[in-house]
Amino acid sequence: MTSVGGRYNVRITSAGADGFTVKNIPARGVFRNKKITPLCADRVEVKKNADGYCIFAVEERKNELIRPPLANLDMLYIVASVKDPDMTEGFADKLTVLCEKNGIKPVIVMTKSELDRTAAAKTVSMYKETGYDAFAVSSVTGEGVEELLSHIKGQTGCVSAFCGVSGAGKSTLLNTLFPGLGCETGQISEKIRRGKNTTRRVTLFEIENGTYIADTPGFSLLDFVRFDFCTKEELPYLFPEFEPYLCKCRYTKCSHTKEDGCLIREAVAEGKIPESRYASYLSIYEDVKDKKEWMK
Ligand SMILES: Nc1nc2c(ncn2[C@@H]2O[C@H](COP(=O)(O)OP(=O)(O)O)[C@@H](O)[C@H]2O)c(=O)[nH]1
Ligand SMILES: [Mg+2]
Ligand SMILES: [Zn+2]
Repeated sequence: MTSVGGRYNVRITSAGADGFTVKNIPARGVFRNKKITPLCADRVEVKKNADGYCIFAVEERKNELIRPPLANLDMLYIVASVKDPDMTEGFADKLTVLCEKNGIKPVIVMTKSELDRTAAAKTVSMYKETGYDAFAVSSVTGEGVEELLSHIKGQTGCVSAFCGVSGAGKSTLLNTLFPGLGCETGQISEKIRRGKNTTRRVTLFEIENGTYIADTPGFSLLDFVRFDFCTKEELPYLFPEFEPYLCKCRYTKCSHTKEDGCLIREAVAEGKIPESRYASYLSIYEDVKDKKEWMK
């Protein structure tokens, strides 16, 4: 299911109906009172009455994200360009944390790699060391595109999404990977001048039977202070490369920020945990440190 200004496009896949799409249908009126908002990639029940089709029920979600607004994600391709705009590890890491928290597999995709191959390769190997799949690609030269394509095609029956800041090259890359998709792309400067993005909504494409990929609008704000993404207690567990060192620090309640005898800090000093990942940990920790379980 995808959404268009409060109305929805639904792909009918139940027995007998071989995947036709009903366009621009409303949700049941009662959804508004119950504060149910169908999200892109929701699985829904559709009923036909005298007025036509409507969304009658939304199936329980595996997970849901606020930004980008999507449900039931299996995999998130975190797309960042080496240059124009410059990649910020801090933002990518907030997204990996969000993925870990929601049971979504994060994959790092460095775009525009032809602009700085060394930097792209360095970031890719850093993320591979932490255990994530990572790719360096260029839509201009085509390098890395085949490799990424087989990764995406390997996710049979999954819902994946491309996300990252505006101008990172998400839509261009989707068009390169799947010619004919027709994702809207744009110049960054133009977007800023007009004060809005070309792609404001999430678009879901079926790339193979039952395998979906979403293009999402760019966003640059992931506010861990305002939203209850996670608590400080669970944060260390959302960095998988911390796992071997957890529960072994000198203090049982070690926050891994400044304590002596902290194995995480030691691992960073010894180069076993990348410094930029640890910097992201410290930064998110600052954002969530005053949150309490009862505030949820
Ligand atoms: N140099 C270079 N520019 C690219 C590449 N991919 C996309 N771009 C440019 O980056 C800009 C933003 O691309 P777009 O796909 O709209 O980004 P999105 O906002 O992430 O969807 C456009 O001007 C593209 O032409 C690439 O691989 N190399
Ligand atoms: Mg786009
Ligand atoms: Zn510690």
